[in-house]
Amino acid sequence: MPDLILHNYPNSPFAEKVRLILGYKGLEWHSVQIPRVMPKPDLMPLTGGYRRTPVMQIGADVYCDSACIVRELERRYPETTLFPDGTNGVATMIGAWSDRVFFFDAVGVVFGTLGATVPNDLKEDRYTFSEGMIDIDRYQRDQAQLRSQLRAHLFWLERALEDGRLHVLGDKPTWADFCLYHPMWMVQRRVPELGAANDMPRTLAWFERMTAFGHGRPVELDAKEALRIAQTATPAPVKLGHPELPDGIPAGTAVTVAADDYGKDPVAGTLVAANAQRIVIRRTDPAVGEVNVHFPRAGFVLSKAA
Ligand SMILES: N[C@@H](CCC(=O)N[C@@H](CS)C(=O)NCC(=O)O)C(=O)O
Repeated sequence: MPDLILHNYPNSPFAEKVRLILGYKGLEWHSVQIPRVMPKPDLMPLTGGYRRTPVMQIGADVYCDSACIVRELERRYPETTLFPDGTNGVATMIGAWSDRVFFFDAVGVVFGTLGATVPNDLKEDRYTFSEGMIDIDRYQRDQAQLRSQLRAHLFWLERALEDGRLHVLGDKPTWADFCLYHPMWMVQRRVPELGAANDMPRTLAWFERMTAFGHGRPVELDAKEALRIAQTATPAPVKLGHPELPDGIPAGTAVTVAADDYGKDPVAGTLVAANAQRIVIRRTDPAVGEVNVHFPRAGFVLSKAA
């Protein structure tokens, strides 16, 4: 029985990034279906308030954000690496650009094109969740400009592949490819009629190569069973390299952790460890007992609890 549990839903691009990485690494995993809008009653006991998708669970350890998830997958399953040939730093930088810029090109084009057909619950949830940034009415008004931006950025991808390499940083895929894949997947899947990359043959061929990695071997798991698994497990010992506590907050302090861009719901707990790349807090919930919740350091705010 696989011990990797991914809390996700089919249309989530960030979840698709992780599903494709699970495929690339050839892993067996459990898939728990979560709602795409709040409330998420079976996810909150695990995360303590973090609501974004996806979340990975391994026993009583909960990993928030695809950047943290992938670092943990890479640590546990390094064989088919996402960082071959010294690409770690550059792949991570491209990934960060793609997740925050290229992804929102895709969001604007997809939601603006779907416009009135977007269900009201989703429209309202995303508006609140993003503090007004994901605004479908604005996306409709600005659609021409948003499509131009998407095309400008897609051409960068076409250009990156122009010497005939199979992937963005060489012939092997890296983390960068997976981060570039999911926004394009969103566009191709939700608004295929746009043909957004139809005149970019290298990009289309790369997209097909990436798609072919598939999703590995997912096995559906009931959300309540995932809670029970956490309840019967104990958090794994934490050993961070370079435990420099960059915020100067000692382990054992009551803290909150929140995303710094959108979906900023704070998660409260006790600091277990932090370094320049990761924050780990311990929290307790009647439904799951004690869990360690892991966040990436970049893109998150760590504060002493008020
Ligand atoms: N930086 C986060 C971004 C995750 C994200 O924006 N996920 C979207 C779905 S693809 C989301 O959370 N939407 C609201 C929700 O699912 O509740 C990550 O890398 O995981």
